[in-house]
Order: sequence, then C-alpha cells, then structure tokens
Amino acid sequence: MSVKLTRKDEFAVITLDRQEALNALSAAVLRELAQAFGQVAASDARALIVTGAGAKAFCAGADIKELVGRSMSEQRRDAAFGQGVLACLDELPMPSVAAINGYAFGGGMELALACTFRIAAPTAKMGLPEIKLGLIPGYGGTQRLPRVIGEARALDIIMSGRTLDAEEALRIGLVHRVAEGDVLEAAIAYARQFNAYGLPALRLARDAVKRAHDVPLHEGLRIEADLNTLAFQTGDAAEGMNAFMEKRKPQFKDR
Ligand code: DAK
Repeated sequence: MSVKLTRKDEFAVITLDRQEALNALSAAVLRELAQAFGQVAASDARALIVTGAGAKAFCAGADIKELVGRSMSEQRRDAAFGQGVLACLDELPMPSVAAINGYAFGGGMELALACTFRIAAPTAKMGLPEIKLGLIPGYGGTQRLPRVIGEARALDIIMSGRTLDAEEALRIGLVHRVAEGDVLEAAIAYARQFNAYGLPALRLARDAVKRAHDVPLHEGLRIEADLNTLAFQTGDAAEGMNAFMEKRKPQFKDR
C-alpha cells in the first residue's frame, strides 16, 4: 500500500509513501487515495492532513511512466477518474491541510490545491510542469489554481511550467503558511485552531466561499443568505450565541 491512513490526536493523516517514484500518483495510488478519502469522510476526524513520506517529495505528479501510450478514450477516462478522486478530497465534511514537504509538481500540486489549506516546508518546490511534457494539467489544476491565485498568475505558472519556491508561493497566496519547524507538525497546529468551532459552520463557510466562483454576485449572495440561514438552524449556533450572552466559552457539538 502506498497510501497510509493514520491518526494523530483528533486528526486523520494521509501519507503518500512511494518514495522510489517521489510519491507519484499511479493509477493504484489514486484508487487507494479514493478509498482513504471515503474512510476519512465517514470518520470523526476534525481535519485531514495530506503529506508525502520522506524529506524529498510531497508528490512529483501523475506517474509519467504510466501516461505513455494511452489511447484518447483511456486518457479521457483517467482524467475524469483523477478529477473525481480529488473532488472527494475537496468536498470532505471536514477541513483538509496539505503539508507540502518537498516537490509538489503536476498532479502533486493539484492534490495540494484540492485541500482547503496548504502549509509548505521552506524547501518545498511547486509547479505545474505539464507544458514541458507537451501536456496540460488534467486533475483540476487549470480550474483550481486561478480560483486560488487569480487568472494572470495561474496563466504564468501553467504556461511557463516554472517552479515556485515556498517564499513566492506564500507571497502570491498559493500556500497559507511556510512552516518554521517540521511541516507536518505545523499543519497539525494549523488544523488545531478549527477545534474551537463546530464542523457544520466550518463546512457552510467553506461551501459559501467556494460556490462564489461558480455564480454571478447576486446568486452568490443568495447562496450566502441560504447557507447563513442554515447555520442559524444548528444547535451550535444557539450555543454560540447563548455563550456570548452568558459571557462563557461555547461548547460546540457539531450539530
Ligand atoms: N512519475 C514517475 N516517476 C517519477 C516522477 C513522476 N512524475 N517523478 C520522479 N519520478 C521517479 C524518477 O523517474 C526516478 O526513478 P528512477 O528513474 O530512478 O527509477 C525517481 O522518481 C527519482 O527521480 P529523479 O532521479 O528525477 O530525482 P531528482 O531529484 O533528480 O529530480 C524532480 C526530482 C522532481 C525534479 C524530477 O524527478 C522530475 O522532474 N520529475 C517529474 C516532475 C513532473 O514533471 N511532474 C508532472 C507530471 S505530469 C492526464 C493528463 C496529464 C496529467 C495527468 C493526467 N490525463 C489526460 C489523464 C499530468 C499530470 C502530471 O502530473
């Protein structure tokens, strides 16, 4: 198994461990990831951390050796499958954090982009180098990158295929933090801040923001009003407002 699902305190941790290929995403790894995301979705984990084994790579992308010699219909099917697997990550009921411990290229960067948040090691290197292979990203990179950093920067990165270091990634908003110490510990510490809040409100907030990209402003405002109204119906909202009135800390119960 190249995908390890473990637990660290209240968090699920998925580690890609195929170090001989810099944790590249073979079809088998994608299938294992799909299974692991399903298990995390059904668990009581407060957040998911995704990382790579070893000091060198988070994930060096799709397995290039497997991409060679595919028919057009096989490629189409593979792209849809890979996109579907990363959509499962994007839509988990809890937040997810990519702990980018080294190279995150191509499908590896797309994996990080499907996480809610990204924390990079100072030595991390990121990019979408598919253009150098005569390809374009196939697991969501052309769609998620511009939504995260804007169209102009995304076009620069995708059409040049260049490599970004952690400092640039932080400056342009591709990653949320650069870790000072161990990147996995930093990702867990980042995720821990969400323990103070209820999962339903966290999920509604994330969904409201993400859906903004798909619709014009007036529809987005309606979505916000709907999801905001939904948040009001939760027990957590009653508890949060009561706690404020009673000048005490809220005890959220995720319902
Ligand atoms: N796939 C397979 N093997 C890989 C790999 C990858 N992406 N990246 C590295 N490896 C393997 C190397 O082949 C080598 O194995 P051996 O040859 O020793 O057996 C081993 O990992 C160590 O790599 P290096 O010897 O190259 O290590 P270096 O430190 O010298 O260089 C590097 C590290 C990350 C700079 C270099 O390995 C590299 O440039 N790797 C490729 C990075 C890359 O181009 N990633 C993007 C891949 S394309 C789709 C369409 C497109 C896509 C997907 C789907 N559909 C239509 C379905 C494209 C997606 C991509 O991600």
